[in-house]
Amino acid sequence: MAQPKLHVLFCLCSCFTLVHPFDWWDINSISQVALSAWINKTQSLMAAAHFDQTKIPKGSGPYPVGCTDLMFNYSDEGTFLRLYYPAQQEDHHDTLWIPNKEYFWGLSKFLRTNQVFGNILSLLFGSMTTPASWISSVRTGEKYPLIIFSHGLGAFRTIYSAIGVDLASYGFIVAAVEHRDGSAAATYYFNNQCDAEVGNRSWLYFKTLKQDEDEKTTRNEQVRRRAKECSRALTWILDIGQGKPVKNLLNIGFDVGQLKDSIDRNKIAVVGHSFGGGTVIQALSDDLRFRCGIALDAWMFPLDDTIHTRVPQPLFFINSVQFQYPANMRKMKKFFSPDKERKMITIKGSVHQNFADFTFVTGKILGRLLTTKGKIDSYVAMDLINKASLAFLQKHLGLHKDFDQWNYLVEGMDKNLIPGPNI
Ligand code: 71H
Repeated sequence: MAQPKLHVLFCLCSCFTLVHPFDWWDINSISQVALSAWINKTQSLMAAAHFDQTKIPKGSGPYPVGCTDLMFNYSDEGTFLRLYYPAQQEDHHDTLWIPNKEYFWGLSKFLRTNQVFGNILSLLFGSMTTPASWISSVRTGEKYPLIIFSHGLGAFRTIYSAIGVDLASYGFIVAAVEHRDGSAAATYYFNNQCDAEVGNRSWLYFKTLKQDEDEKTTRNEQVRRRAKECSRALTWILDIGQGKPVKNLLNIGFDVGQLKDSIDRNKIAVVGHSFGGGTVIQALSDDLRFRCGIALDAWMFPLDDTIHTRVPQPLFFINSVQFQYPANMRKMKKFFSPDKERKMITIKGSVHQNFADFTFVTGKILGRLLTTKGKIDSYVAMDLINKASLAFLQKHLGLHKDFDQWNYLVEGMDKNLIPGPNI
């Protein structure tokens, strides 16, 4: 169809953005309105043409899914998270997946590429949505178990939406925090009330290590801070669940009062990917309110060598074949002892990025180039991750659902799974 023409258009647009970096919100003249409308239209056209089979999957559970962002307290000591929740109806438009161009710039910094690459990513993915109904009403009449989710190095709160959406569609409230320890590609905060009201964001970009910096010390400090941020997010959400009046600093039309009585206060788990998987373990050790944890392709390097002695809660490792290396696996294996509840599975043909959303939006070629796609179909891999997680969560949070139908996945009994490690 119109593909070749769109390719030409794409090249032209890419060149255009190099000489004229664009802005969606700083619009101050008619010509710029027309220009940005044109760019937006081109973007959606390209998204439609290039990526029609490349979409973040809809939740496979029975509940419609809603989504909002929450920010509490000024400065980088506050809490920032994206919340996925069971919704009353899917009566709003889908959620903008990566809502600010700064995140793309942050990604290009993390990937050690030119900012131009960030602008290209922004052009390709800046108008993409994820299948959750933005600020839809929270479904009432039930208390939901809660998951705090921690992202990986160079990631941020919005790019694990395939997990967040799916778990919410099975009746979980999922709070994906955005870390302010310098490990996010980018994040922002407000310094004071005035800045919050006018939307004057203070951006914090991915922090690269200094040449003489000891990585172990830095990463250990970061993982501790990350665990604190998970605990802080948990406290905020539990407060909201009790009906405490709190103010969302983001004026986006979501009434936090709706969450009163909708959180099951003692069914709380922590889940995370890579550095976020390390954060899961640190958070379990620091905060006993987390009843169990799921570490997705966890990066163990940041953790103390003796932390395995201080994690009494059940812990589930879900690994890719690509990322795991001997030193990492040795540290994971230390957690296994007969008196503790530990599980581990490996997804055949998977890569580190199978846990994050980019695996769905990059086609075959781009996916191979960027290592966002493995040999396994991304939808099959995500289904295994989520169904195995649901079964584990049902068992250790004591849920009364039918997620035990996937207990065999927790044991690694599937043609796409290996029980235990691959190395
Ligand atoms: N790297 N989280 C990055 C090396 C492998 C990469 C990240 C390139 C992302 C695109 C290609 C892997 C590690 C390693 C601990 C961790 C988490 F959009 C996302 C961005 C990041 C989604 C998920 C992530 S990746 C991750 O906690 C840890 C150890 N990794 C990783 O860091 N280099 C830079 C040269 C070293 C700092 C796969 C990859 C990636 C492409 C995109 F273009 F599609 F956006 C994203």
